[in-house]
Amino acid sequence: MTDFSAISDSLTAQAIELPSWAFGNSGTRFRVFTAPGVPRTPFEKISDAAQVNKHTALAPTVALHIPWDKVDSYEDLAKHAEDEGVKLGTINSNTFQDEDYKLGSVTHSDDAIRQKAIDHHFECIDIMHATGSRDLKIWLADGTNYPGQDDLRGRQDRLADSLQKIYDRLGDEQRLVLEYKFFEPAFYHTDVPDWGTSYAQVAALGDKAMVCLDTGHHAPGTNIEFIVMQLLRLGKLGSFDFNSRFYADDDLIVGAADPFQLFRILVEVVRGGGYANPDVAFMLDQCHNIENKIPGQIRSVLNVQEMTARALLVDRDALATAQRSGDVLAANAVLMDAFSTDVRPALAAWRESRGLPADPMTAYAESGYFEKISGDRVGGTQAGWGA
Ligand code: PSV
Ligand code: MN
Repeated sequence: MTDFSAISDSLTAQAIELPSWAFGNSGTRFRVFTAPGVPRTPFEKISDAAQVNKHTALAPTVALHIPWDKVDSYEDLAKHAEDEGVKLGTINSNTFQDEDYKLGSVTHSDDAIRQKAIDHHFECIDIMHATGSRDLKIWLADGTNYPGQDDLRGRQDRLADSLQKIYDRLGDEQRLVLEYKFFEPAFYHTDVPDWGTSYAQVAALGDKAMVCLDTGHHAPGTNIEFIVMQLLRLGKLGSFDFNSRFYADDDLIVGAADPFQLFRILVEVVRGGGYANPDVAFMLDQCHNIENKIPGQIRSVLNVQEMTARALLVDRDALATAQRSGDVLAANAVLMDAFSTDVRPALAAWRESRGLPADPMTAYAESGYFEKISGDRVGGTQAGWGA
């Protein structure tokens, strides 16, 4: 197997973007639990996100969701981020919480509502100019609940037309990433249900449009690493939304439900040239309903780092030899050797050699930050998913 020293430099290249909404309260339709110290403003969310980077050096950017993270001055927010040692990243549009979008947003049959949804994306692009963000991430809740409710083909045509208008507004250095999801909140059909639809739509737009793969947005049993391979092969894997799921779109800590799946995904990322490649953005899209949010995010980026290290440890030559000779068990053993390697001690040493805490979870717990925000952030309205 490859020696850890051979991968130690490549690990330095890892960057995982954090979602601002991970730091707000969240829950299920049954209950949203609150917690002490939860941010009241986008500024406080950025401060919390910066803690993750401070202890891990893995999370240099923070994604914003509009309108959840609307502020009077994005320049001020960007400056605040910089003061805290991070930068603002992807801008997520939101066309799923407005009454007008009940029957669709960019696919709506009413031109006025469709234009409103397009205008929202124009606003997001303006914000991207102010924040210096590269990516506009679009996830659409559009779909129908009943057969016959709307014309499937017409919706797809309107989607293409709306995306073209949004795409044409992008600056030279900006990109659009289109996320897919096979269900929810619509249940009969979803307008962007799968990677193929997202691919078809972004391929028609041009080079600055890519697919976003959210690991939680697939049917049980889907071979996600195959999709990763295919999108990398086609040059259209723009970004990941990492999270874990047991049942549906659970948004749990990445690597928690199925670390082996995360490993397999990262093996294909490395194989396809998607690692340490600026074209393929690593992001988390998670919520922490019952655990504390900052340590939840620290655990998440450490999980990604751990599985990345294991994926980098795969002995590619031995694998190729075994595959060429048709030695099924030997090929499988090469992968399993890497997956079974406990890289935690080596990663702790790697961190220490870079002036980072060997154990970021303990370092955060002992830093006093949680006690400080719990004492300071009294009054006001805590941020939450959807607000
Ligand atoms: C939709 O389920 C999604 O994955 C999209 O990325 C949204 O922007 C995000 O969740 C909101 O939490
Ligand atoms: Mn997502």
